Amino acid sequence: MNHGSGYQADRCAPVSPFARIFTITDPDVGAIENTDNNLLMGATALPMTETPPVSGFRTAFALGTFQAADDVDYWRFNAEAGDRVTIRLETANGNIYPYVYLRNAADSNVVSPQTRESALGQIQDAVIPSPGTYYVRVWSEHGASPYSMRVDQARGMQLEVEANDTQAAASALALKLSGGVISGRVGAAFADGRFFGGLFLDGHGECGQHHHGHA
Ligand SMILES: [Ca+2]
Ligand SMILES: [Ca+2]
Repeated sequence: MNHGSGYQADRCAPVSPFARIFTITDPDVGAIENTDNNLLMGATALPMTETPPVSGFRTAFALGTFQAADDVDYWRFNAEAGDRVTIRLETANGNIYPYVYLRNAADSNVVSPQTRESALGQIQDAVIPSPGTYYVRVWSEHGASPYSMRVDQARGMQLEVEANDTQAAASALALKLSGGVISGRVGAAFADGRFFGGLFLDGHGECGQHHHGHA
């Protein structure tokens, strides 16, 4: 068979269809967005995991993509009244200025975007007003980018508030004195590029003599 270009198709050896098999797995304590999450009802569940167990500190990691400008993604988690929540979203690309909202089951804002930087959107230390399912709504009108997001949820403890990288900017510990014991509990996180690790501290002292904690 002559295609007019001197190309002799019938002399080509048969070839197998090209195939590439790959697997996507969730990161530890993480989730990848579903593909139909533009509205509250399609929100991807955040796998909030209490770590350490029975600590009251829950955290989840999520991976998503702003497919294009104005792609909206909803994520959801359950919370109790008084829980404190910090949400940090980092985009792979710059000049995205992502919006991060905390919304309730009626799809109303509980917290409006606080920090919007080129590759960062953040809400810190938000207080949950009543028990229920809460939603993180994220988007940007500035373009496409993969993003990673960490959600920390603290119950019965305080959360650090960035920026607290210097002594002068230290988060104030809410210490309690009870029966001669001073104690405080705080949830915090180390940011390391696009990935994060939750951190939980629990310390107490007796008359200032003993201190211990674990992370
Ligand atoms: Ca998306
Ligand atoms: Ca979406």
